[in-house]
Amino acid sequence: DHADTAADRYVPSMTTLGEINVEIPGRKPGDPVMTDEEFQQATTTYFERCAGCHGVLRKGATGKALTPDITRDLGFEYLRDFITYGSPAGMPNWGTSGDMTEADVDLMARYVLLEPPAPPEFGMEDMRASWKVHVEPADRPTEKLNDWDIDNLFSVTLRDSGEIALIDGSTYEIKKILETGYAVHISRISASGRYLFVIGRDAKVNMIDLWMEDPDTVAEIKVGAEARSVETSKFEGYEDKYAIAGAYWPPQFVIMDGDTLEPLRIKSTRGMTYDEQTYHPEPRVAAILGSHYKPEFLVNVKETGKIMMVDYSDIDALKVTEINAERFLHDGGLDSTQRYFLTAANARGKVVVIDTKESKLVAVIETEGETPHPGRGANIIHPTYGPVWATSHLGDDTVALIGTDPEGHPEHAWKMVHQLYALGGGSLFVKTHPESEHLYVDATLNPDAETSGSVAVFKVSDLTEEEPEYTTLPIVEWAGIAEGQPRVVQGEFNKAGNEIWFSVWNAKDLESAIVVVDDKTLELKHVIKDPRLITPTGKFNVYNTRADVY
Ligand code: DHE
Repeated sequence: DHADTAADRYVPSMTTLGEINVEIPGRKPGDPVMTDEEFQQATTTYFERCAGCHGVLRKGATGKALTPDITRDLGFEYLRDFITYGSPAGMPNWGTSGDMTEADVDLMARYVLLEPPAPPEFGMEDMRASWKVHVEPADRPTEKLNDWDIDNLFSVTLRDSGEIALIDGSTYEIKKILETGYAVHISRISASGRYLFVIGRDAKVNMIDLWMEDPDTVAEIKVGAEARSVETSKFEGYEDKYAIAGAYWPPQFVIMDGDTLEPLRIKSTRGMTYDEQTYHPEPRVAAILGSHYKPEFLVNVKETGKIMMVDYSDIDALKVTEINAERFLHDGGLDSTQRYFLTAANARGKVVVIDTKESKLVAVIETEGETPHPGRGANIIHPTYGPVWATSHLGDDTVALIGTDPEGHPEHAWKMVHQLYALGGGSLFVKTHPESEHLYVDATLNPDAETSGSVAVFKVSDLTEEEPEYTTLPIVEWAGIAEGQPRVVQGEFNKAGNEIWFSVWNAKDLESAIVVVDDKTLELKHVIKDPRLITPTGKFNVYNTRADVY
């Protein structure tokens, strides 16, 4: 019954994308022949599967540029084989994995030889048309009406069912499953801890009131066609006042009312690249962070390589400080003092450091690994170098530790002080907690099943060694899942910081799980299994997320 409703919901979002009516641009001699229907179908597939890395206009970012000048040089056969078999640098093996049929691959190889169509814009009128307030602020509770321990609640993305699960952090009980946009990317929490915001890949934002007797969505809006980030105002005096969402398409962000999601101010991110200063039509919004030092949002603009410091103290006279950083900004998080924002320019192999107090660039650091991918990163006290922030890499097994204490350890600040070697390439996230003595590193996208099913754990006190050993936790084995090739992704601590949860992410029609590890003993503590846990990926502990504890 549940699966049916999930499937029903999945269809409309597909149809919406499919309905993007694109004109077939003028054909050139030698163009592959493609019917209108094929072109529409390929456009939808491209949008869903390829645009995330290559960009809607195919200008390239995490993935290579695929404009016709390049694809025509490569030729149909090359493209077909590349799509079929993938590459160690991160291109999925769409054909051999079974995700695409031979006919699909053939279609996509022909499609990328053609000029990319631009999907429509999405402005205020579209946003307002999609905006719904289900419960007006005046009709909401004035105090928490349920007995949930909301500070230790986990918001878990159920990627392919277009839902989130709210799971109690002590009893592991699934308190509620909520319908959301498709493939929610992240959850963020308002400064008060009351409102939970999630954003789907289809750019739908849900605002959930955790104070209601039965927590539910109180407002929703669509902010574009494709998106990854949402955040709320955290500076003193502005708690819960605004929410912000960034879109991949169209390239823009919108500031919304923090009680209702009413769209107030849309800002396009189109403009010049920071270095060559040439126009880029699709600079997508990656991570967004609410400053604790100023009434500002930090907005990573991927393709132009700029960090926009958006002052929300007067949104009718919006002040945006554009900091030149590095191209292909992606994800990142704060250091342990919460003053410095460290964020990866992933396709450039660098980490950019911003001082959120001074609104200034502090450093751009080479991580000496391929494609740094920190999530929000992990802050530990290194026995030799003092406070450091960690990132793992998508392209190799290295973990870079960067000094973050310019006062106490100036000689190590903003330098890569130590390089660790973990399980292998394909790592997406690192994690720790101030109460923990461990640094956890996943290897989610590693092609080897045993590796992608395990997690490496470094003991912080062992970091006195140049090449410290790590312990391998066989998370998938612990989950006891027999079918499929599930991958382990994104550790997240509970509020107390004594246990860490990992998603065991299997195919949509197979069993998935969440594995809970005791942080002190590194032993299995609990496995959460439930037929409703369909493709769990990101997990966000309410307290740790709101207070930026990681
Ligand atoms: Fe993510 C964070 C973009 C693929 C799970 N991901 C982010 C952020 C961005 C981003 C910009 C930072 C948001 C912020 O902090 O405001 N992710 C992208 C992509 O463009 C990419 C590479 C390709 C795509 O088509 O989406 C991509 N991401 C994935 C996945 O395949 C993952 C593993 C599973 C999924 O659910 O889709 C995935 N991304 C996550 C998670 C976070 C994230 C769990 C938050 C980490 C955190 O701890 O904050």
